[in-house]
This record gives sequence, structure tokens and C-alpha cells, in this order.
Amino acid sequence: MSSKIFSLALVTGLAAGAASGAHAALVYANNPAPGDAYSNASGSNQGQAIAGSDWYYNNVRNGGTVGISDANPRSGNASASFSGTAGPGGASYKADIEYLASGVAVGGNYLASGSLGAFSDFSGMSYDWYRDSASTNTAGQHPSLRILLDRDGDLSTINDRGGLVFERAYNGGGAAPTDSWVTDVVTGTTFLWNFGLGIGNEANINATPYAYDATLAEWQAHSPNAVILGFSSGVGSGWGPFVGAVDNISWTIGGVTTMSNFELERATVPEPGSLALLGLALAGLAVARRRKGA
Ligand SMILES: [Ca+2]
Ligand SMILES: [Ca+2]
Ligand SMILES: [Ca+2]
Repeated sequence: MSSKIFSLALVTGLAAGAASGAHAALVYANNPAPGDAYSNASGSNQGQAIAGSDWYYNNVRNGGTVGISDANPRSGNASASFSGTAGPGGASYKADIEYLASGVAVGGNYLASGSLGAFSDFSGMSYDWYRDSASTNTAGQHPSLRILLDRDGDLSTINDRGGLVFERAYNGGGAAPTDSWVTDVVTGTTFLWNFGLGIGNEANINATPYAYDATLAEWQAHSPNAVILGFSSGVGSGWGPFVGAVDNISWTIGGVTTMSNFELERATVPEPGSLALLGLALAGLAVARRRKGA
């Protein structure tokens, strides 16, 4: 009920004959303004479903906070904001917002139990992110964007689950801009690094000695049977104090683009007639107040 999906009609033919289209979803906070601020002080990952959507606040620990709120509006009245202070050493915070295929709660956190499609049909993803200048963590850090995968495509085996991560630091990025929204786009030639997938974190899958320079296309060749479990954006762990946000997370699978705009549900807008009546009532109230005060 909190998520309204609009079919935007088929977008101009990127690939004539192929399935193509776009869906933009408004994903609403669970709470009215100022919105959500889901946090967990404990050291174990906890999550919360975002009602009416397949999105979750997830993997939140050590005081990390994530929530759709009006702190940093983007494409409307809100975005998904992040903050955390613990770290970078010791028990540092973490907080994600994740879209999961058939998400299920496991010990207070959420896991996908289904698939969004074949990794081989994935052609890219993008998002807008924001780093507030109040952040004192490493200057190149910003909320990352991840695709979550099951590497062998068999959902009953979970030791090969993991993901691929986009960060500017491994794509020629320097210091992240602050106090302004930045749009990043992941294509077949973008460098991604992995966690999990049954091959260890930061695996080197190509001929170069460096682990962080495998492109999306190389990962697709490396894991031809993988299926997509979901998408994720987040902050930490191992960061210092950070304040920021993300919005307009989108991905394209089989030529169909899905974009999520994080928003606060608007109050019902009164019709012009009732606005006029409200105006008259307020004017009357002002007059009454003046009279009372005189
Ligand atoms: Ca598997
Ligand atoms: Ca390499
Ligand atoms: Ca928004």
C-alpha cells in the first residue's frame, strides 16, 4: 500500500525488438515526517522491513542508522539517510538499505529467498548519493552500491552467496564531493570487487595482479550461472563518522529498468475549494486573535 508502481510506458528503443521498459517505484518511509531512523546499538546485524515494498533496512549494527527521511530531499521530499560514528577501528557501525527477492527474517536480519533473474541478463545499475561535509571518515568514502548474487544459481546452497561492490575509490575516484548529490552509473566496464560468492572476499579473477580491477563483464563471464538475489547500498564497516544519503537506486535486468525513489508519503492535498475555506477560517481566526488582544 505504501508503494505505488507506475509503468512509464516503454522507453525509447534502446534495443529494438528486445524487451525494454522502465518502472519507477515510490518507496515510502514507515513513519510520517521526518520519516524513519532505524538504528541498532548491538554488535549483531538487525533489520526492519519497509512496509509495502521489497526494501529493508538491513545489516545494521554498532549504532549505524538508516532510514527514509526528509534530512536530504532528492527527487521529491526525501531520500534514504545514513549515519554512524563508531570506528573506524574496533566495533565499527554498519547500515544498509537492501532490495531482496522474497526477503525472509533470519534472527532479526533479512535474507533473500528468491531470485530477480539471471546475472547474465543484468546490464547495469545506478544511484544518487550524498556525502555531508560533517563526515570525518576517509574523504573518498561514500555509500556503496552492490548487486547481491548466488554464484551457482542454486538457491538451496547458500555458501556461494555474496555480492559485487561499486566504489569510486576503485574507479579513479578521489575525494568524494560533499554537500551535493552525485550520480554514479555502473556499466559492463565498471570495476567491481566481491565479498563472498564462495571464492573469498576481494578475489582476483583476472590476469592482472590487482584484486579490484575486474569489470562487471568479467564477473559475468566468471560466474555464468549466478542469479540475482537483490541490490544494496550502505555505509561501513570500518568507517569513521559519516553522514549521508542515497536515492533513485536503479538496475536493469533483461532490458527492464527498475528505479526506486525513497519518499515520505504526502498528506492528502485539499481541493482548491477546501483551501479557500481554510484560508477564510484562518483569516477569521487572525481577526478574532487581534480583537482578543486589543
Ligand atoms: Ca547457491
Ligand atoms: Ca585483477
Ligand atoms: Ca526521493
